[in-house]
Amino acid sequence: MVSILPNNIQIEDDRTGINIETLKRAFLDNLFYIQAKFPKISTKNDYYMALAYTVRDRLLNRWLNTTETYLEKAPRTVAYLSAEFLLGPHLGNNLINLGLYNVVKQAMEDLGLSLTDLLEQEEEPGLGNGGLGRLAACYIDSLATLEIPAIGYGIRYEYGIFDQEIKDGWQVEITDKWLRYGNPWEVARPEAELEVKFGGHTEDFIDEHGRYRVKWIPFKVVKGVPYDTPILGFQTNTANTLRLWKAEATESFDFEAFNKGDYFGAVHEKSESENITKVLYPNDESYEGKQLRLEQQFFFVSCSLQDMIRMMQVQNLTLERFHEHYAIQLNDTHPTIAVAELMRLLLDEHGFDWDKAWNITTKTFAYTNHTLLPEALERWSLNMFGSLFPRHLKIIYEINSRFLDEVRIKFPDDFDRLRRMSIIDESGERYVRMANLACVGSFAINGVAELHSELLKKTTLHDFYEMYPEKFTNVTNGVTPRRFMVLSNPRLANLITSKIGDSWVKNLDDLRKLENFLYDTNFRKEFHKVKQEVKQDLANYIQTSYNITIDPNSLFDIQAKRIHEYKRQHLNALHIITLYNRIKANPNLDVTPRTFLFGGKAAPGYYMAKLIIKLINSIADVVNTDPDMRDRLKVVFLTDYNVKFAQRVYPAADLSEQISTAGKEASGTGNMKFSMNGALTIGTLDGANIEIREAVGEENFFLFGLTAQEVSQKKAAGYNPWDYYNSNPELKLAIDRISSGFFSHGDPNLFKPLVDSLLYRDDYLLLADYQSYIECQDRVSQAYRDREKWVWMSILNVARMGKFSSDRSISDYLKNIWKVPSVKVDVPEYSQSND
Ligand code: OAK
Repeated sequence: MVSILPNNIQIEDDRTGINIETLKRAFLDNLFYIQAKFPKISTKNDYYMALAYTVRDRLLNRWLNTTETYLEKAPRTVAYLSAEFLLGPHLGNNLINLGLYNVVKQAMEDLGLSLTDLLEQEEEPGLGNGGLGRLAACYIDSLATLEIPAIGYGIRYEYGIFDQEIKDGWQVEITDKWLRYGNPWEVARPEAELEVKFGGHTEDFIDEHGRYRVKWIPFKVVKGVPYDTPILGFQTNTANTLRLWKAEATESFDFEAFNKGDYFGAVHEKSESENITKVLYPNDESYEGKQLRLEQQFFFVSCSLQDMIRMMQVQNLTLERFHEHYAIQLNDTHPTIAVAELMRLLLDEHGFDWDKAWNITTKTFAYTNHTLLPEALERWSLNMFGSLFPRHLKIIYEINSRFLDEVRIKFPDDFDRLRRMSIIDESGERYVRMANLACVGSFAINGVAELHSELLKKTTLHDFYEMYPEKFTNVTNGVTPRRFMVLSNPRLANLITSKIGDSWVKNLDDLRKLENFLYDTNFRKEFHKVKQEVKQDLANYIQTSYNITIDPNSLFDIQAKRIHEYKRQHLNALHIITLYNRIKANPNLDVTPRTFLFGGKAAPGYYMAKLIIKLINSIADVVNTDPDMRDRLKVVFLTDYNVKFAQRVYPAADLSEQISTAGKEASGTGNMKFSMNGALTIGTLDGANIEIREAVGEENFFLFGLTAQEVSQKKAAGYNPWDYYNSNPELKLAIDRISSGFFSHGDPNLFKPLVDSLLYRDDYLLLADYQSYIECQDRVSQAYRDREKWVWMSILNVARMGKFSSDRSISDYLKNIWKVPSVKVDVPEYSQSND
């Protein structure tokens, strides 16, 4: 392979060498030359930055050679378009993937520094809300690990998901200034900036070949500047790129305003443009029809498509083959305007005729749906959409009219169907329905777990399934074992490796080999010891951060995820109150000691979710201080749950709460992370829980609750929560305790909205599932007393989690949707390390 470097440039050993002395020297060198500091005056952040640059240097060889290989071979490429990438900290993950964790740890120790402390220092890029964003991050890790040519495209939000504080039990949101101290992992590429148009009007004209054409005269133009981050695979040379776009003002606009002497106008214009990528919308699975959000979506989509086209031009590839060169995955509907934008680019900017452009477009896109919740379905007011994107609206009308003709042919005289399937909702105020556009414009449509994919076909996308059954498929989610086992739980990872070798990190199915050690008492002891040590770590952390003492011998019962009524954190709360009531009624009751841990953010405008947080904290105040409890029950709400914190939490769980109303959680991915760290699950038959239970064995899973079918039948039959309240004394007492003001210093009004929502609506059937949940929890408490048996089940959970690696999910996407082959990247040795 030809070196990518000009002859006279040497890659210095200090930037590539990986022996301990070199690493120390390189670290001090970066401290001096990049941070402009020496040890005596360095802050922890200076040390973190110096180390981050030292590690980044060791990535660059692979990154640049990957780029060069792709440039040269022009391979078919996956483009993963996502409005969110919830990456989590880079440093630890890169150390794992480079295989440098231990040597760097040692190097830091030699310098009197703790790697753990430095890892803590990193501000994580919280560029996502929850499930969908974190999934995108796992998928780009697996794409690189599987050596697939791929690029992630998204938005470089200046403020990511807010930081959560708890004041008087309530959530308070603080802006996330993650870029405050700089970001050593990204490289700005201002030379690759692009322009994005907004607003204005269109003009029709006849071109020199006598063809009808359309020109878009925009009202404003905004610059998109790419910021690239290398995403290195585990133990491979492949380092793909995550390209995030930042909005900036164009000089031309400043210039015009300046010329008019309008200084304020020019500066205002600049900040208006830059607003587009200022902040991540913090709503999870509920959509707000905000114009800025639509602008964000179009902005990153247009930049990304133009970037792909430019890349093909550099590679001398004809755009006729766009769909052969790129497989573009739409991560939910947020990037779906790409269907119209690719059409526009091909028609208006590259002179394709409609049929050719549509053929290319519909062979390019594939769409993943991530929720069935109706409130998350994106639909944009037609007026707003048309005034921002006049050309796209016309294109969408044309797509729609041709599409509805097809529907008419397949289903003659079915006017209701036409109304339902139309991309334009005309039932009242008119809207553009993004899921419909995604279904029409994509060649593949998938849900994220088996049940979810089935429900999509039966409910939300039923008409589209009848129209295009061949487009529908399932890809069950997965998570990366690199971050969520190796990095977050080194004790467990080392124990596993000591028994079965380390192949499992890349081939998670190899965890099965652990089953050979089930009968090995020593192994079971060691396994239990690891869990206890990790629990002790978390207990220490909670002691220092919250001044609450928790007992590592108690059952750690954890629910960590976004706060949402469908996820039913308040069902968990009803269980805690029930246990509390039982102990109050009988203080000598023989209960299994439990520590209930919660973590999660509520959308700032989601009142009921915020009230659930307040309820949990209020219960904690009462339970944790009641002497009758004799420390047998503890409740802690862990503040500011994010990826970094999640990595502490998953390993320490005994019990993982996956208790959503059946049919509501598309997949869940936290359920997988807990289970692969040895937690047993208490869960409903929802999302991927079903497949997890199948994999680990029903005897190793605590199942309760109605099935999705029973839920819909019950609702159809006219569900009345009062029936449950009136006939179940424990349930009644638990609810009465809340409404009487017992947890709110005597104030009966505080939790009234929550209690009323349960008694008068109970959309998520907590009351219907309560008894089954309580009985199941009683079985859990019983099971935990037989620790031998528990450890056995816990080992089986770990051993049988192979399916839930994101490597398997990506292989499914590759096989069934993308059809993109892997490409080997060679990295020539530039220098010898002085090992
Ligand atoms: C967020 C915004 C709009 C639509 C969906 C989401 C989302 O995060 N959905 C979640 O996606 C995860 C990844 O597929 C799933 O595991 C979760 O069940 C789902 O709620």
